[in-house]
This record gives sequence, C-alpha cells and structure tokens, in this order.
Amino acid sequence: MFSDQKSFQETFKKRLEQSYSISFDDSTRAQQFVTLSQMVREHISSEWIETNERQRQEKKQTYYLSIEFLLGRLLGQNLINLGLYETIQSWLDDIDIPLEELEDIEPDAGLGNGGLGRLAACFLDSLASMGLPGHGCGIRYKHGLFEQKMVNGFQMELPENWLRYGYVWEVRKSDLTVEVPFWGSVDVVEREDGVKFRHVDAEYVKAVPYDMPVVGYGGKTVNTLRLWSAETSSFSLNQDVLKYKKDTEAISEFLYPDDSNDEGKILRLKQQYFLVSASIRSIIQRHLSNGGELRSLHERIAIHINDTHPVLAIPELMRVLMDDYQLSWDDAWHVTENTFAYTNHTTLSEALERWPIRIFRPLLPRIYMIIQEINERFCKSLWDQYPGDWDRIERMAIIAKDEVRMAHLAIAGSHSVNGVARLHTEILKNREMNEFYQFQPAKFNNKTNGITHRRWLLKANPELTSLLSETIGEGFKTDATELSKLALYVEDPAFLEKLSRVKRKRKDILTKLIYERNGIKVDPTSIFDVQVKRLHAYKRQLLNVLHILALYNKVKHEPSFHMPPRTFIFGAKASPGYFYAKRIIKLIDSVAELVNNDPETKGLITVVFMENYRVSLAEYIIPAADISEQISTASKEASGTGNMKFMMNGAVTVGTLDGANVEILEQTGPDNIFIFGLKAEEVMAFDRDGGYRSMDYYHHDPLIRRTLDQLVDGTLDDKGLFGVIYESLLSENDQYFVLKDFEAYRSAQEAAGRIYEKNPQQWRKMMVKNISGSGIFSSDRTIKEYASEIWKI
Ligand code: 26V
Repeated sequence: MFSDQKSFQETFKKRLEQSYSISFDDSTRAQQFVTLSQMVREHISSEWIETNERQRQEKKQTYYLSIEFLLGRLLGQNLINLGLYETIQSWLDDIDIPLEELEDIEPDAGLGNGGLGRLAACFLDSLASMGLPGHGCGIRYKHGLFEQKMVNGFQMELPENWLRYGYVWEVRKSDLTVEVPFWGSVDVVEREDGVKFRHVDAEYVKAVPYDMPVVGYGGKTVNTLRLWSAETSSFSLNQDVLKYKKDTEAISEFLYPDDSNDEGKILRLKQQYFLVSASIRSIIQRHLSNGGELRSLHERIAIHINDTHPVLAIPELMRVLMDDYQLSWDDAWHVTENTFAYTNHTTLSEALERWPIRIFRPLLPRIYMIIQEINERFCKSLWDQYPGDWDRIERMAIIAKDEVRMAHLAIAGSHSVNGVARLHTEILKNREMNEFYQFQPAKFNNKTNGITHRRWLLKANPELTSLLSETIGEGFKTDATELSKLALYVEDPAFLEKLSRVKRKRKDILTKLIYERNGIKVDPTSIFDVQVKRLHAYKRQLLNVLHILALYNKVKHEPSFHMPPRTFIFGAKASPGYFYAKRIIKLIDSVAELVNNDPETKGLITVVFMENYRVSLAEYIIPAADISEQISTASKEASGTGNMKFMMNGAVTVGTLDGANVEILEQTGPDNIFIFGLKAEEVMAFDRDGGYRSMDYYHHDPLIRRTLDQLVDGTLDDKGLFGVIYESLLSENDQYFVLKDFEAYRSAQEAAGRIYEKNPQQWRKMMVKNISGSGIFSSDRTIKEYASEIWKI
C-alpha cells in the first residue's frame, strides 16, 4: 500500500471512490483525511498484532491508569513514527493534496485538561518508541475538554465533539466487554475456611473497550491505549429503563463533570471506579490467559496510578483476588502492594481528593469495606511505630473525619510514591507528605517529567528538525541527549544565522494564523512572548497581564521610556466554575483592546488571546516563541511540561525557581534563562508565618498603584468587572505574591528585551544553549527511569 507512489495513489483514489461513491476530483479534504487515515491504520495492524504476540512472552508489562489522555491529533504523528511522513507528503503533493490540510481536518482527541493528561500521552509515545511493553487505560469520554468560544472577551464553553464523524484510530472490542457493579449491598457468607463477602443486588454497567494503536518511533512496536465506554444493552421505552440508560451513559459522557453538588460527586466517583474496575478485570484476564499465576501477578505486571483518580484500583485488586479468586488477605495484600506505584502531580490542597463517606459507602459498599480494613491495618502499623501518638495517626489515617482520603490510600497501597520534579518531590517529602516519608522513606522517589520530542520537535517544528539533522546528524531523533552536540555550534555564525531564519519561519506561520483567527496583524520581528497553559491563579497569568498594563503606562507617561516591540500571546482555558480565572481571561481581553488600539502603543505592544488552546494549537504556538513565560508562585507548580517544550524549540525562559524550571536552569546555566522572584522556601515561610502585606507594595510603588487603579477606575471597563481582581490583590492580601514579585519580574523582562534588541547574536546563543540542554527533558529519559527503578520492566 505504501511501497511505491503509483500503487499508493491508485489505492488511495480507488478507496476514496468506493467509500464515498464520488469521483476522486469531487472528493473533499475530509473524505481524503478519513481515507488516508484508514490506510495508515491498516498498515499499522500487522505490527500491532505482532507486538501483542511478542509481549505475551515478555517477562513483565506495565499498565498506566489515567483519567486523562491528551493525545491531540494522530495522523501526522503516526506517519512520522512510521517513517512515512515525507514520502506520503510528496506522493499526495503529486496529486495536488497538501498533507497539512488533511492533518488540519482531524479533531484533537482532547481527553484531558492540561499537563497531567498530556504527560500520559507523551509517556505512551516514549514507551512504544523504546519498545517497552506499556499500555494505557482510560475513559472514552464522548465529549473531551470543552471547546472555548470567546464572546466579547468572555469565555463560553461549548460541548466538544471529537467523535462526531466517527473516529478512525479506534477499534471497538465488544467481545471484551466487562460489567461494573454499583450500589447494592454486601452479603456475608460463613464458610468453614472463614468469612466470605459478596457484593449483591448491584446495578451493572457495561464497560466496552475501544483500543487505539500507539505507534512507536520506527514503527516496530505498537502498544495499546484502551479506553472504556459505558453502555447499556436494554431497549425499552419504560421510564425507569430510560433513566437507567441515561445515568449509565453519563459515566463516559464528560471529562470532569461539575462536582459542586452531590449528584456530580457521585458521577465522578462512578467514573473513577468504572475505569479501574474494567481495567483491573481486563489486565487479570490477559494475565491468566497468558498462563500467569495470581500469586505472582506483581512479578509480571506493574500498574501505575496517575494522580489519585485511579486509586480505587488498589481496593479493587484486593477485592478480585480475595472474593473472586479466594486469596487470603495477606497474600492479596502482598501482591497488591507490589503491583502499584503512584505519582503525585500537585501539592495544592484544594486539588487533593477526599470523598465523603455518605457518598462513597452506598455507591461502592464492598470497596468501602476493604478500604476500612486497609485503614485499620495501616493505623495498627502506625501505632506500632508511634505508640500513643493519636494525633499523628488521625492525620495519617485513610478514613477520618467522615472522609476517604485518596492520597493516603495511594501511599499505603503502593510500593513507590513519586513527585514530578526534584523540587516538587522535596516539598512532598519535607512538607505535604512528610509524616508518610518519615514512616516509609524508601517508598519516596523523584521522576522529573519529560515530553516526547517526537511530537514537540519532530512533528511541531520540521524546520528546526531539518536544521538539527544537517548539523548534528539524525541521532537525536532516537536519543534526545544528542542535542547536546549542538553546543559545539554556539559560536558558529553560519549556524546561528540559520537558526534565526528557522525561528522567523515559524513566527511567520504563527503570524498568519493569528491574522486568520484573531484578525490581528502582528509584527513577526517583534518579540513573541508566550504564556500558554491552563488558567489558574497560581500560574499567575495576572502577573503577566499587569506587567503589560504597566508597560502601557510607562509608554504613555514616561517620555524617556523605550522598549523593543513585543507581541504577548496567551492561550488558556479556565475551568467552567472557576469564576476568578474566567475574569482574568476577560482582563487579558480588555487590556488587549486598550493597548492594541491606542496609537501610542499600537505596533509596540500587541496582545493576542488565542481561542480554544489545545494540543494542535500548541504545536503552532510553541515553535514560534522567543520568550517562554513560566512564572508560577514558587512551590506551587509541581513540574510544568510546557517549559520543556519551549526550551526544546529555542525559546528563552522567563521564570521563577519553581517545578522543573530549577532543573532547566541547571541545563541552560544562569546566563541563558531569566530567573526572578521569591524562592519556594520564602513563599512557604510566608504561607506559614505571615509577614507579607500586599498593601505596602501598592502604597510604595507608584507604577503598581497606577496600574492597579486602572482595574477599577473605568480605564478598562465601566461595569466594575475587575473589582474582584483588585480585591484579591489588596484586601485579600494577594495570596500568590503577584505584587511582591512584580518589580523582579518587570526587571527580568526588561533584561530579556534588552538582549533581544541590542545583542541579537547573544540571544541566538541563548537559543542554542536552550536547545542543546533540552535533551534530558525528553520523556524517553523519564520513562527509562520509571521502567528501571519503579516498574522493573
Ligand atoms: C487541579 C485543580 C482542580 C481544581 C482547582 C484547583 C486545581 C489545581 C491543580 C490541579 C492540577 C491537578 C493535577 C495536575 O494536572 N497537575 C499537573 O501535572 C503536570 C504533570 O505532572 C505538571 O507538570 C504540572 O505542574 C501540574 O500542575
């Protein structure tokens, strides 16, 4: 099919005509996209089958359980990983079809919010690319993360619909359907060999698996991502049945349903149990069919729990081993503890999951019982270690104060607990999880995040990829640490010139896109200063936008003030119920309106908010960035992964010493990054002891005062929209230290602008140092560490 141009073109045309009963000349790009993708999928299938066969002999496999997988588009990436991209591109070109246009038809598989889900997707790519037996398990949400529409500068949410035209990359496996029980009660059966428990009178939900191929680079390994869909089989117009059908299908309807009320909480808990129950069942079935023994499950299988969402896999495995296969508690616990490993992705207390018992127990009665037993035994072992220390035991308990604490269950039931950047792991060990660390220090370890350079470099930035290939050879494609070879060219003017031309090309492409999407003409020679990520107060998009407003004020009121032209680019979705975050989006829009249209700043300061930020848009934005904004309040960002993507594409970071920025600094050296602001210990000391008064900064810094006043004096709006932001900074004492870090940030930005403008050659060297130091942030490195130190595969 893909062996030569002629047979490819013939097959492609014939299939197109047969599938759609139209002539090739009349076919649409969408039809061409589907036809090509189907051909690619078929091409993959033999390697997929072979990988499955091969892995049956494999000593040990990993399953990565995650409530999110943020895959983005697959056609282009699959072609790259199969080594077919350029070939197909030219064969299609020959019949007047631009491959990029077909790629642009594909909807993003957006089954995630941000970093956590994208990390899972990068990990899948690395596992397959390194030929490791590692598979994903998730939920096939009918609607991924909402589509963001901007209306008068306000975010509106529309249901996303990636499955609208059918999805070419999945295979429905109805024969592997399993049933997941909810509600009901627990029956106790006395037997000679002890007491046995059975979950009875449950309502069953069908979990139907859809498998997606995960094609590794080189095309030799094709792993599987299994996504579960909730279905009912009954057909009836009976009201009760219809309601049951609706309730059931709701389980895989939306990613993160609103959980501000009990009904929403029940639904989220249902999703979590649905995922783990179906996944554990299928993992065990496969293990048994390969001739595996349950008592040694942990020697053949490692299960990874991505944040606490899939943590019920721990009691679920206990349940299956004991209730279905009659293992004793001790045997089942031994297997379970050695099977699971857990990653923590945040220290923010509002994001730590706890379920009220009144919701948990009725929905999952047998699982609740098992957690009670785990808790009792866990507390006993704490008692042995800390006899009499009731307070500590209550703080560490899995069930306490009428709640089930998911992180505590995860730690108790796993043999490994890791953070996602060195600083983050230290904070877990020394603060957030300190008592657990004291109790079981050996469990704790760090695995600094990474990103797949196959998507974020090879796919997103073909121009840079070719330049790198001709300069340092192709080796970096499979071994990203070879990017360090680039350091040899840091003084090579010819190379620096080529590098800056590549950056300019990517800026031109983004410039065109911004014009198409936003109707704004930006200057591609201006500094592209980019902040793209979820909108959250701790990430401090507010610091960025206040700084822009301050620059505006300086231009207007300080005659001697000079700055190089800058284009500030934002992309961010705010969680639908997060009022404050949505108001910051509106603020970005209002500041854009002001500075983009004022004759004094027009062309000098441009602000662009790009709608509906997602993986495919990131692939356009990141390669075009000059400056990468990583400005979270120190200690709050667990790692960040966008920071790594920008670095690899030659953007220079303006950032705090937070998350993985600390390790990025080690790679670039202090001269090739702009670090500013409070350190994590300082933030944590203020959080603990107080001593920060944001009002002082308002009173003592005229620039801050003038800028903040504009939030409420009618400069930006006459409806008082930004009073909440003003209040959060002043009367609520600025929880995220925006004002405290303001001057340091302004001065770091000024330094960056100065070098960019006055010393372009130095800037280019900084770009080189960023790219050449980025290899360590390939997720291949991260996955190697997980594989050898945690999973032992
Ligand atoms: C979720 C929520 C939801 C409710 C509102 C507050 C809040 C705050 C944070 C979160 C994050 C949940 C977990 C998460 O996505 N963490 C991200 O994981 C990335 C991959 O490890 C990491 O790079 C990011 O720093 C981290 O925020």
